[in-house]
Amino acid sequence: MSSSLNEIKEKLNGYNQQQLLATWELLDREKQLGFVKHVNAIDFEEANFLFKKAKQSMESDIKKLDDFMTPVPATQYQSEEKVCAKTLDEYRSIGLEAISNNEVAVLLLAGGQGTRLGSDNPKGMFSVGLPSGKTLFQIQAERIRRVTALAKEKYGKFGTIPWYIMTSGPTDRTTHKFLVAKNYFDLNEKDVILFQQGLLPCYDFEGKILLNEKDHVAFAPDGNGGIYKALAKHGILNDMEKRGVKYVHVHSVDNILVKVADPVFIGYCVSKQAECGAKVVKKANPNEPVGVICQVDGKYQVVEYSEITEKTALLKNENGDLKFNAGNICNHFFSTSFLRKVVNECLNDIKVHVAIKKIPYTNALGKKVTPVEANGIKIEKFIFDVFQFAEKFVIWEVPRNEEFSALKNSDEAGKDCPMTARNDLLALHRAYVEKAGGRIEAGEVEISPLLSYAGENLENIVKGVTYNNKGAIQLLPENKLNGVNGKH
Ligand code: UD2
Repeated sequence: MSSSLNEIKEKLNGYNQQQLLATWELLDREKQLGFVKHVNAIDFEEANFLFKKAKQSMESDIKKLDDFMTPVPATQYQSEEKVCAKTLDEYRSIGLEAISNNEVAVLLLAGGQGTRLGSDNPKGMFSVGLPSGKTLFQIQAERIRRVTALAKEKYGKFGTIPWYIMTSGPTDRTTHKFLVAKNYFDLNEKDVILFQQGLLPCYDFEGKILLNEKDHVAFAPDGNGGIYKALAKHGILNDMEKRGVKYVHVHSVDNILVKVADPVFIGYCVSKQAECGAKVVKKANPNEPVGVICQVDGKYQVVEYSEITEKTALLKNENGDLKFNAGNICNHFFSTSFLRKVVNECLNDIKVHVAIKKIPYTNALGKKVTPVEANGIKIEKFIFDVFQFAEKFVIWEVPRNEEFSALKNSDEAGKDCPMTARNDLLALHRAYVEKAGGRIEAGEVEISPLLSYAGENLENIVKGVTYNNKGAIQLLPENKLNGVNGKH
C-alpha cells in the first residue's frame, strides 16, 4: 500500500491536487485501495486544462459579447413559412430518400436530470397525461417508426434509423431498464444504442478538485456538449460510419412536438450542403429562456439566455421584430463527416461554460459540508459550441405551434410544463383533423404517431366526421404493424 500511496501522492502533487489525500488516513485498507483506483481513472491533465479555460471564461466580461453580436445573414437562413410547397416537397423527398437509404440516424440527448420538472426519473419516461398515457420516449420512438414507413411508401425500401440515446450517470440505468421493459417500443433492439456522456470534477474557486465522499471525488455530468467526446469514447461515431449513416438529427428529449428525423429539415440541410444546421423558432418574448443563434465576431454561436444582456435581448430590427430572434430549440443537424472532424480535430477547442454553485463536499476531517454560499464551480460543455467549426452552417425556422413545446417545469410554473405540453400537442392534433376535413365539437382527439407523422394519412378517417365525444379518443392505425416500420 505504501508504494501505491507514494505513487498517487507524487501524481497528485504533480497536478497540484494533493488535497484529495486529506482523508486518506480515515479510510480502511480496502477503501484506500478503491480510492487509488478511483483517482487513477481521472484525467488530471484534462481536469486542470479545463479549469484554466473556465477561469479565463469567468474573467471575460459578458457585456463585451454585445459589441460583437450580429444576426445570422439571410443567405444562411430559411423560414418554412416562407418556402413554397414545391420546394418543401423537394426537401422532404431528399430527406425521405436518405432515410430509405439507411443514411439517417437520430441522436437523442437524454442525459439531463430534469431537476426543474421535479421528477426523479429521466425526462423521457415522463407522461404529460395524454389520453394514451404515452411517455416522451414512446412518442419519439413511434415517430421514428412512422417516418421510416413514409420513406418506404415513397422509395420502396425500409431504411433503418438507428436511435442513439445519450444518457448520463444519473439517467443511464433507469432509461435502459425502461426501454427493455417496453420492448424498445417495437424498434429493433440492435438499432437502439445507449451510451453515456462523461463526468467532470467539481472544483473550488482555486481549481482544487473537491471530494464528495471521503473516498470519492465530486463529479457532475459534462453538459450536452459532452456528446462529442462520448461519440469517440464509446465507438458511436465508428458505428455510424459502419452503418453508412451520413446525417444525424440530434434533439433534446423534452420537446413533445419534436419531428424526429424530420425529412424536411434533413433535406433542407442536405440540399444546402451544410455540415451543420439548427432548427429555430422565433422567440416568444425577449426574456424567453432559449438561446439565440447569431454570429459573434463573425462566428456562428448560440448566446444562451443566461449570457445575453437585457439591453441586447430587447433590440428590434427595422421590421419591428426582435433583432436576435432565432430561438435555439436544441434541434440540430450534423453530417457524420463533420462529427468526425470535430472529434478528430476540435475537441480541445470547444468552449467551456461555468456555473458557480453551492457544492456539497467532504472536508479534511471527513465531515460532509453543505455550503450556504457558493463555494465552487461546475464546468459544462454545450452541444452548439461546434457551430463555429462548420464550413457551411444553415438555419431552418419553423412554426412554434407545430414544432416546439418544451417540458422544463412542473405545472405550478404554468409554462413549459406538463399541462402546456399536453395542450400544445392536442391543439396541433386538432389542427391536423380540421385540415383533413374533420371537426371536433367536443372532447379531445389524440393522433397516434404510428398513424400520422405530420398530419398526413388522416383524410380517409376524419373527412366529414364530427367528433362530439365526452372524453378523449385516439386515432390509431387500423393494423398496428401494417405500414409502420417496427420489427420487419
Ligand atoms: C437548452 C439549450 C438552450 C435552448 C433550450 C430550449 C443547450 C446547452 N441549451 O437549454 O439554448 O435552446 O434548450 O429548450 O442546449 N442534456 C444532456 N446532458 C447534460 C445536460 C443536458 O444530455 O449534461 C440534455 C437534456 O436531457 C435535454 C437537452 O440536453 O434533452 C437540453 O438540456 P436542458 O434542458 O438542460 O437545456 P436548457 O433548457 O437549459
